Amino acid sequence: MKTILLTIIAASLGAPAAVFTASGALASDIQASVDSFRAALGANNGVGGSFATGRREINWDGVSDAFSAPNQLPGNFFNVNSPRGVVMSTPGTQLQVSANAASGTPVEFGNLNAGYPAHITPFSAQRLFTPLGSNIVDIQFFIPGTNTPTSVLGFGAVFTDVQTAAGTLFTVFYANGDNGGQFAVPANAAAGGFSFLGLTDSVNRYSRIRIQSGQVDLGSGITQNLQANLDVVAMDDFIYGEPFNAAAGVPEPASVVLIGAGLGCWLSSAAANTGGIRVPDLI
Ligand SMILES: [Ca+2]
Ligand SMILES: [Ca+2]
Repeated sequence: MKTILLTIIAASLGAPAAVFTASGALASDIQASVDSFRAALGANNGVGGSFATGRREINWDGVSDAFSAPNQLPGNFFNVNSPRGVVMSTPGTQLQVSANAASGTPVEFGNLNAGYPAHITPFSAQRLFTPLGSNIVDIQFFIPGTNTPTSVLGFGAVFTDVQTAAGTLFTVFYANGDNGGQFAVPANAAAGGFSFLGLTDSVNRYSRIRIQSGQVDLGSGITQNLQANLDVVAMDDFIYGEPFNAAAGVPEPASVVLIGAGLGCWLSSAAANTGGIRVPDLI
C-alpha cells in the first residue's frame, strides 16, 4: 500500500512551507512525491558552479570504489571531490557508501552484515549511504566548492526499510541557527520498502539537517529487531535546494576557495555541539 501526502502550510516561523511525504513497498510508490519535490526546488544544477536558483542531488551511484564500502566516504566529498555544497559528519565513527556488485564487495551493506540486503533496497541503483557507529548524520550547506556556509530552500531524502513510525527523523536548523523541530519520515511495513520526506521553507531556510536514520546504527552483529525498537534503515537519494545566500549573492569565480584539510577539524567541533534536540514536533 502506498501513501502520498503533500501538505501546504502557510510560511511562518516554526512551520515549513511544504512537507512532501510518501511511502510504499515499491520505488514507484514514492516516485510522484520525489518528482513533485524536485519540481518545487527547480532545475538540477549538477556538479560545481554556483547558482541563485534550482537544486542539487546526490544519489551516491557515481562514487568510486575507493570511497565506497568497505572504505569510508570523506565527509567533504560532495564539496571537494564532487562540489555540490554539502558537508556531512557523524557523531559515530565514519560515513560509508555501499558497494557496487562489480567491486566484489557485498552490495547493500552486506559487507557489514550478511542479513542487510534482505532489508535494504536501492531507490537509485546500486549505491546507498549510512553513517557507522551511530544512526545520526549531520548535513551542512556551503556555497559549492567553498568554505562559505549558507542555507537551502529545502531538503529531502529517500530511505529504505523504514518500518517504525517516528523511528527515522529529520531535525531541521534554520539559517539563523534556530532549531526548527523534528519531522518523521513515514514508515512502511514492507521489508525493503521505500520512504521519502522532503521539506521546503523559503522564509527560514535550512542551514543544517540532522538525520536519524532508523533506530540503530548499521554494523557487524547489529541485527534488526522491530519488537525491541531496533529498526535498520539506509539512505539513498538526497535532493536539496541550491546552497545559496541571497544576501551575499553568487560568488565570483576568483573568490571561490577550495576547502582545505582544516574543515574536518571545524566540523568535528560543530558536530560535538549539536546536542539538545528539543521535544519533537512530529507530523
Ligand atoms: Ca543510489
Ligand atoms: Ca527496517
